[in-house]
Amino acid sequence: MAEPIDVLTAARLWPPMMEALHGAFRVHDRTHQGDAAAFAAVAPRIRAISGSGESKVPRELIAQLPKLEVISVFGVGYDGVDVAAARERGISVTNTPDVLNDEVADLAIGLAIAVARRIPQADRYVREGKWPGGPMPLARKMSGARLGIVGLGRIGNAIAKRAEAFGMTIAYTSRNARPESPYRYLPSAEALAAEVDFLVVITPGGAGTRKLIDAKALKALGKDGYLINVARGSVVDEAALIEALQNGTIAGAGLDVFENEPNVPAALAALDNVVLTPHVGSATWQTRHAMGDLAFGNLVAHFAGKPLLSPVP
Ligand code: 8YV
Repeated sequence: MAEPIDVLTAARLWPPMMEALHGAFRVHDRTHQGDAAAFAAVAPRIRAISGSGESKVPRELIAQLPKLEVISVFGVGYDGVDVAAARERGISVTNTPDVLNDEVADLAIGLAIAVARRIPQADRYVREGKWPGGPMPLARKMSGARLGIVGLGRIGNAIAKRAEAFGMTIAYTSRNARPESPYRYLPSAEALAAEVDFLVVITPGGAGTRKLIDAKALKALGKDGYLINVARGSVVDEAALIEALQNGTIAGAGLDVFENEPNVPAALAALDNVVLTPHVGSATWQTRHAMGDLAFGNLVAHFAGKPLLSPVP
């Protein structure tokens, strides 16, 4: 019988994904995160890492795994993986693009409507028996408003498509203008923020976008503007955001991602002009199954000597 293939997980993975891994490989569940002796014993045999979009796979970890061949990310974002370090060793990196575009775009629009129309607050208003005392204060219309997209990639375009149906005017910023796009390009997040009512962040995380949305961009968004973040917490200066929300520098925010997940600053949670969700952009049965198939399929393809299904660019 062939020697089993040793796989290290770099996140608490979704149970069906774990089940699939256990069925095909010898799985070492986050052994590197606590049990130094156990990790030292298995590290020389590890040939694959299975992680999530939030997983950290730094150069130091890669260096400890002499037989590592492939890193499969269950997620589209792979900012936690040191791809350069992997490339130097000829280690492949895969992610799960496309299958979650609809889901994340749905949540972005959902958060925008939720924060503008104050849906969570309205729900509480009913539950707390306040309705008989009078109507809720009026909210803000989203249809027809101006939308700015920070990062016009696959998900950014899916958000734009939905926004078109809401009659929104769409502009974007990204590293480079996309001449093929029908939407208006602005050269920076700050310039874009100044022109829109809703600023949606859907750009990859990592060093290149760290705190791209800073105090200046928030000031440009202005007192009637809303920030929606479905990308990575690292893209927004969270301290500046809290201050902007507290001072009325911006009108509100819908946030699915945070700087130090799963910890959300108490100051943010205390605010009434925010809607908070716990990084659930891709979290439906349908999409997680599709992501699992792709993430697992990449490992299977690699060890069968077949082309990877979705290597990172
Ligand atoms: C996570 C995500 O990967 O795709 C991404 O980049 O952020 C998410 O889909 C998912 O939460 C699994 O941890």
